[in-house]
Amino acid sequence: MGERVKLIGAFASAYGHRAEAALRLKGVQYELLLEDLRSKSDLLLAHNPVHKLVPVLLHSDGRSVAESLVVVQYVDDAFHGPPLLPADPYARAQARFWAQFIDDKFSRPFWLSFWMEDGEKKEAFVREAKENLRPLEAQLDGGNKRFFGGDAIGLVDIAASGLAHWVGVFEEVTGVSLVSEREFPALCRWSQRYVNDGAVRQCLPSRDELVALFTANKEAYTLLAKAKH
Ligand SMILES: N[C@@H](CCC(=O)N[C@@H](CS)C(=O)NCC(=O)O)C(=O)O
Repeated sequence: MGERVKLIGAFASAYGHRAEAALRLKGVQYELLLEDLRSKSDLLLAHNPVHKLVPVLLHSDGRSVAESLVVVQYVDDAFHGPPLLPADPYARAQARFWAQFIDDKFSRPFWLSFWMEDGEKKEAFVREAKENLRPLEAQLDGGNKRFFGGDAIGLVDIAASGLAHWVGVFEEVTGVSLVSEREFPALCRWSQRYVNDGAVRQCLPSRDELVALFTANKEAYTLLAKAKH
């Protein structure tokens, strides 16, 4: 059976990048279908009727896989190529733990640190975001580990890719600093390694385009953050 792989993603989506990075790192050929998230396609709605979110991986005869971390693990299982998870069951469990930690702990405090109006509430989110970064910084063992996965990029690195590329963009657009060299030296070095990886580089949206997009939408995000708090 010839394998046809398509990925439904969206420009600027850090979650979409996770799925694409996994495909690139495994050396899988795929076609990228970019969604306009303001007007979702029937294809997306048919293949992710539960969440209606990107990314969704379409593999061969109508099989679809949604949720970025599930997609990364599926890609690792379904295709030959460099492993994204370790073979040892305990090490696999550890990698899944940290990937889950990133999903659970990063999204909300980071988003609100960047987009809330200045004040005590925003400062509390900045503190929370930095507290959540500390255990991740420790995982890099004082910078002795090249990647969370060891010598090569793996599940946790891919899960944390938003930190490597998107957070710097948000810092530039909003003027809020979360991941400074002084406080998180190992994470800063890891970010550079991640974004400069040959396979990853091919599927990272351009930094300038991200800055332009998020600058244009700054007011909308600020209003959204205000409405939610
Ligand atoms: N937990 C999901 C989150 C995916 C997600 O939030 N995707 C965003 C794009 S970055 C989306 O599809 N947004 C459309 C919407 O919110 O309607 C995953 O890991 O795949």
